[in-house]
Amino acid sequence: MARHYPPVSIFGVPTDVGAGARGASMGPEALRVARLAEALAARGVDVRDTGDVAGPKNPWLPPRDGYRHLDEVVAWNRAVFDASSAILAEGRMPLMLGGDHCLAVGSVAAVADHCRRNGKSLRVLWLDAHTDFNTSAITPSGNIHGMPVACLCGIGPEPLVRMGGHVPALVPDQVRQIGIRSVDQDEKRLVKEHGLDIYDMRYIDEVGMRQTMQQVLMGLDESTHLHVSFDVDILDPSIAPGTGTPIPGGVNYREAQLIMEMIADTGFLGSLDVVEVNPALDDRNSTAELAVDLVESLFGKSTLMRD
Ligand code: HAR
Ligand code: MN
Ligand code: MN
Ligand code: MN
Repeated sequence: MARHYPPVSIFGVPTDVGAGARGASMGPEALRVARLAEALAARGVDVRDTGDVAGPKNPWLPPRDGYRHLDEVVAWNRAVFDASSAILAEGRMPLMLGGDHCLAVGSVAAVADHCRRNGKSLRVLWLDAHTDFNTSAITPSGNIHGMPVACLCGIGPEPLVRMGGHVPALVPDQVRQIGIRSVDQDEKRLVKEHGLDIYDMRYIDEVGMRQTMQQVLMGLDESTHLHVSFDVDILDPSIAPGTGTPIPGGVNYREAQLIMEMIADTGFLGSLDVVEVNPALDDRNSTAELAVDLVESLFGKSTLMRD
């Protein structure tokens, strides 16, 4: 294969502490059963599975002051931040297996910190049905997996907002959101106010995935570190049923492949989250298997004509 990929270190984060449905805690094992590391190794990637990070159990309590399990979410994210930072410091690419999407506070904060220290410009591609821009004041659920983008942009509880030291970890200008089709009423107002760059399903329907991704990937250069935060609920539930908050009308198999292929073509992939795989809701591990297939494409599997 023509493209050389940086060495990858996988780590699992077995918790559903930020979610409303139980079961995403089994995501790391499902992705291992679907042979994620083996698939990357077969593509010639230098890949290591460093095992799982540890954290508190899910107390499964109702929200307090607009948050469910804030202390536990903070503890898990500290573990994620430390694991990601250590991998980046070794010059390797962190591949986080969630777990629910609240964990992207830690993974993205680590990458933002790494980019600041190394003069890289960070761009975050948020592949999701949801904008994940809620706050304690407007959340309909208190589930913190609906809040990580807001936290990273400096809006949220102190310990999450300060996770990587620099506040905010990100500015909205560094984020592109793709596949969006479920935004809560007050959350809509907030994402508009903060000017998030959102490529929703309506936009994808109207202009097509190719032109969407050309927009998303505009303005990258050699200094760019691309972080992909892949919430599997971006996919249509008909092909990815194993997730806690499925929303109809998601991206289909070919659209998902094209997203990954066009990211792969840039050569700037620097870090990756695969989150919200919920084996308790899945159909014979098909969602984890599809996620592995798509990650292979992120590492150039389907790139035939451009090598
Ligand atoms: N917006 C809803 C809430 O805040 C649902 C959020 C669901 N989030 C995820 N991650 N599955 O994208 O409760
Ligand atoms: Mn999400
Ligand atoms: Mn989602
Ligand atoms: Mn801009």
